[in-house]
Amino acid sequence: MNNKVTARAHTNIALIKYWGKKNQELIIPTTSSLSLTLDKFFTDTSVIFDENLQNDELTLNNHIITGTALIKTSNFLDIVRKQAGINTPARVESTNHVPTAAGLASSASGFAALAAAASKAAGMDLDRQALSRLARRGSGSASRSIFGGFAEWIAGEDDLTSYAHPIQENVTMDIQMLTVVLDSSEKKIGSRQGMQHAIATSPFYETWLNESAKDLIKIKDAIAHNDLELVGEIAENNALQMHSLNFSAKPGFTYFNGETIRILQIVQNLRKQGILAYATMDAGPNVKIISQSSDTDVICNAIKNDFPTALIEVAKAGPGISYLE
Ligand code: 2P0
Repeated sequence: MNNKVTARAHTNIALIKYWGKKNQELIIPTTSSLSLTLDKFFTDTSVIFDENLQNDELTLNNHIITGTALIKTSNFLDIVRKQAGINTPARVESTNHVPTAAGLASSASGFAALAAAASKAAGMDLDRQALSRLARRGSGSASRSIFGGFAEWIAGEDDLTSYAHPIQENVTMDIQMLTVVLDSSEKKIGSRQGMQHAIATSPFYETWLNESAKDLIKIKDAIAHNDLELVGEIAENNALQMHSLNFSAKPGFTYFNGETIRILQIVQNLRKQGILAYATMDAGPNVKIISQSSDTDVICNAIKNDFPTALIEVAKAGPGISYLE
């Protein structure tokens, strides 16, 4: 206690998506999911529990934060305090190393870094499975950011059995994600709200549960065989199925915009030319292109041809949680 602890967590992109909860309070998902942790985007978070504070305090990128973000952080710290048997307020300082317009969700790296820093600052020494369970309570996708490379979040049934584990931390295939940012505006429908609406109203939800389970088995086999093409094929189809749940909800909605569809067409055209390129999309309009390093220029040129102002970042497999001095 009274020690400031700093942790770093990298963001992850799901290849087999998480889209729905069977327990909203504990964040127990309806399906298992699988992601790639990225090297380029991460969050550094410092936590100190301090008896002199009246309330929890939060700064993000050196700005004092109040309102919803502080409440979410405080609620999460309550879980940590309960586990550690303390009730001391904390000061949290977080820096997001995700380019402001990257269009990548920071809740995965944010809550993974907060779980690691806060639990240690509170005097606990959690193993990575326990850290993953704790991070999950902040945001489901954060459970996977405890691990590097390919990680699977096992859906489980309750708090004890729902956690991520590494599938392959030192990635052996030449996989990269080109993150194409065209639109950096706030998403109108949060993922928490969007996924519950899909569960409640999409007639295809049962089908999604079955197909997702099959995709997960197939992609783990493809990873074990270093089959990047098959990984991409399964991931793109899984992402399109997830987004079909939103289109088919009542009322239907989508995170896509016109540019999302155009990038999807460019990716399909690249494949017709024999280039290995597959797309995945999350709760926003921006597209991540799964590809190999030798094709970076040809893919970037194809995108820039249509979208000269597109911001494209090249991300490779990244590491799991670490503590900084
Ligand atoms: C995923 N996404 O597997 C999916 C695919 C977005 C699309 O996890 O409600 O911020 O905090 O558990 O983790 C985004 O949802 O949601 C997400 P909560 P989270 O990466």
